[in-house]
Amino acid sequence: MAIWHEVDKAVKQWLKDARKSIVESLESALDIDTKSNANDLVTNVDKETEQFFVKQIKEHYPHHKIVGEEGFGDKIDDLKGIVWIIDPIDGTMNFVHQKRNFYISIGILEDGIGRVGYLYDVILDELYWASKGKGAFFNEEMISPLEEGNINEAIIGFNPASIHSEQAAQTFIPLLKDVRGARSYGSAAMEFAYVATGRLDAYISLGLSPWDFAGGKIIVEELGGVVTDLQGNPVNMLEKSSILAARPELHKQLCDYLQS
Ligand code: 2AM
Ligand code: CA
Ligand code: CA
Ligand code: CA
Repeated sequence: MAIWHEVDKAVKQWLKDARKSIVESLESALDIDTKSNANDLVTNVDKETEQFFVKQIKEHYPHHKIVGEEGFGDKIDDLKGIVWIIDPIDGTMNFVHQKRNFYISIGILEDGIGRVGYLYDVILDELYWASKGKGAFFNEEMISPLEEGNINEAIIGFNPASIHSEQAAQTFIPLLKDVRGARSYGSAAMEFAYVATGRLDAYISLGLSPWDFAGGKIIVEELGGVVTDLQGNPVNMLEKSSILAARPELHKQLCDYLQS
């Protein structure tokens, strides 16, 4: 449909505009706050970037709804119509401490179905994106569909902070020994982008929010990857969820492993 072509052009322009402001903002002091705990950071740039996208979307698409991490969007309780799910800075800790390895993540749904997704590495100016049924791309280059994988040869994205209880240790430590390797990048969007391009074979995370996975899910699924919660159930786009995103077959193996 023509609308997605037009939306795609607009999003790509807004990402470039946002990049310019974010890169400039790195030259002056950031205004840093904490949210749910001392390590859960938010800055003026997270808020300003979300406000920029909300302003643009409201101006160009007044009937679309928006869910944004920093709360400048709409309060919604269903997915009817067109809904933009936005994380203005994914990997805020990386943004603050490393000034790199942070992404803008956008997923756009129509009546609950993911239509287009964008994961933008702001510093590298690299865009991973997909349009449902039309393929997934790294900048202008089409990404090949994901091939099957298996646990013993897999590199998985995993945050060690997830091992917060004896029960979690019993679940995840054997898995971390059985896979070929594990990596923790500190940005869910980056880990989804790495699964999409095969740099990671799977990504496991506990307690993510829709803005952490909306864009990435659309891209990984377009490539034949599978995205569910850790029990293998479909993810609800309005609620927090654990996430298991992986190549086909490897996803099944990981699900069986985590259930056994
Ligand atoms: P954020 O940077 O947008 O907050 C690693 O921390 C990943 O988990 C990031 O994608 C981060 O997104 C996300 N995340 C979700 N909830 C978080 C929390 N309470 N504290 C820190 N990161 C969180
Ligand atoms: Ca956050
Ligand atoms: Ca996030
Ligand atoms: Ca964020």
